[in-house]
Amino acid sequence: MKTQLCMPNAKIYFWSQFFSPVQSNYYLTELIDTVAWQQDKIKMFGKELPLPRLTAWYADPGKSYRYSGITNIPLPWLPVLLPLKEAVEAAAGHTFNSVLLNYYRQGQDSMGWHSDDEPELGQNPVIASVSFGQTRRFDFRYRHDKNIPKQSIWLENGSLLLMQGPTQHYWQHQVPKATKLTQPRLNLTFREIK
Ligand SMILES: O=C(O)CCC(=O)C(=O)O
Ligand SMILES: [Mn+2]
Repeated sequence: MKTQLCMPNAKIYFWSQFFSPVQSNYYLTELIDTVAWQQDKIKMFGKELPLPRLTAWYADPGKSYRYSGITNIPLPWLPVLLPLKEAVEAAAGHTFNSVLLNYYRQGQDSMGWHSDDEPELGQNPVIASVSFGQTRRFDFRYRHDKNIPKQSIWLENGSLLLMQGPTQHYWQHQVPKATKLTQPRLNLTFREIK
């Protein structure tokens, strides 16, 4: 079922069971096994630290993506990603030319506060985010006014979150650590690199 999140200066839709549990469990194991996962490092306080998750970037030829000082050179599309891309494109009414995959191996893995606002995503990017595996909390905070309350949603197995319009200008998001959780989660964010 499709719902819209009620947040100012945002256009966000959510489908809780966009993929069935059977499909989702299949994609979880298939993608963990076949994606070319890499462990990136970021420079912080003069030190090189491993990113607290594994990542991979699949995209049309020439569509590189740079964030946090890391340049992602595209890998050619894996066949298993194409039906996912098509299903998400039909729901979003938008075509994508790339996907960033994040592999949260357990609850220690996370992603800090950020917006998806890199220049190569264009002015008001449409970002379609698919989750498989362990349910994790996903938080939003307003960038310019601390009085606007934080919002959280639970991204469960098979869910689809669509962020578009001005969302990235006004809101940041994160996937906080959840140290008690031991099960893996995959997230796929389909994007259009201009
Ligand atoms: O894992 C998630 O749900 C979020 C991923 C994300 O925000 C990103 O890749 O930019
Ligand atoms: Mn993001």
